Amino acid sequence: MERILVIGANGQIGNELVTALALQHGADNVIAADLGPRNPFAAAHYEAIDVLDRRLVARIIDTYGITQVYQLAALLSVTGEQAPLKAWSLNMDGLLNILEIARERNAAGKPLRVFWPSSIAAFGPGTPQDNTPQQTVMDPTTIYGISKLAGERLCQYYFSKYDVDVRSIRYPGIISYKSPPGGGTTDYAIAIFHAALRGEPYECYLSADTALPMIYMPDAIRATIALMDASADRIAVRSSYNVAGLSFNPAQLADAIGRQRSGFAITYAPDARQEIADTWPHSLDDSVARSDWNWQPRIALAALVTDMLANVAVVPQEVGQAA
Ligand code: VAH
Repeated sequence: MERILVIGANGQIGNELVTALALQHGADNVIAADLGPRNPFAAAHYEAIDVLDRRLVARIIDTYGITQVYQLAALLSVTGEQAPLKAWSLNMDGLLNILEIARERNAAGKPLRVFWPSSIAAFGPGTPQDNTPQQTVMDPTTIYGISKLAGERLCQYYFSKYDVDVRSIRYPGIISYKSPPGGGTTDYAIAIFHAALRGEPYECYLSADTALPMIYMPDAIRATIALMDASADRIAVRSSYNVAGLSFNPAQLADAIGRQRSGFAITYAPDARQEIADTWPHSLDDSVARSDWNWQPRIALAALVTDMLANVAVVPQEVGQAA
């Protein structure tokens, strides 16, 4: 029986992953964990923890008899640039703590399977941007991307040297409606729906032709669990797998929304986030994930737009905003 710990459970991916894992394994077998008070979860258990407190995390893993850990706690690309040392510490030491616990558990004959999210942010301006291959030049320019590239190498190291069963996906921009996004460059693709549903034009901080790889949350969750459920002999990549759902630019997304919400308008005012997006891929080659563990995206742009428009809770206008 699997007992699963999700660290970073209050985040955009975390709380949907907790729900999906509870459906699959039973709520009593999923322990949600994060820094603050709990979000409403399907999990039966919640622990307030700091992933940087290795002794506490190890104690919780032993107390619950954990067999799988999803280490999702991190600062993303935009918030990372505002606090680079904090981002480096959380993103790197958080991962290292879990890998060290897994190494110790392996040595004690109690193996722990680990999931850790990388990102397209691990690529950089030297990376071929169209159909970015699994193996290529990686020269990230953000502290977030640098931590993701370093983290991928740590995952490979702990697998090769200590046989730690750690698995990873380079997530593209993830689009969802169940929780607010948290400081990412790709978050325009969520905020645009709130504007559309308020009947307002959306001012996009990226230029119209900034194509980025994206994925709808249900596909992202399905890919994550499929990777963790795959038999170890199928996992040939122990750094991190390219996985993508679709690719589009703001103009294409606005056009798809306009076809379902007549009168929707977008304007463009690129800001500092444009410089980050310009260093990232336009689209990904995820053929290795498709061949190794049968990854296959299911949700295309029109269906994504329909589902988001049907489910996004309209965020009230911030006080003081123009009516
Ligand atoms: C970010 N949403 O924008 C995250 C993601 C691919 C980007 O890692 O920072």
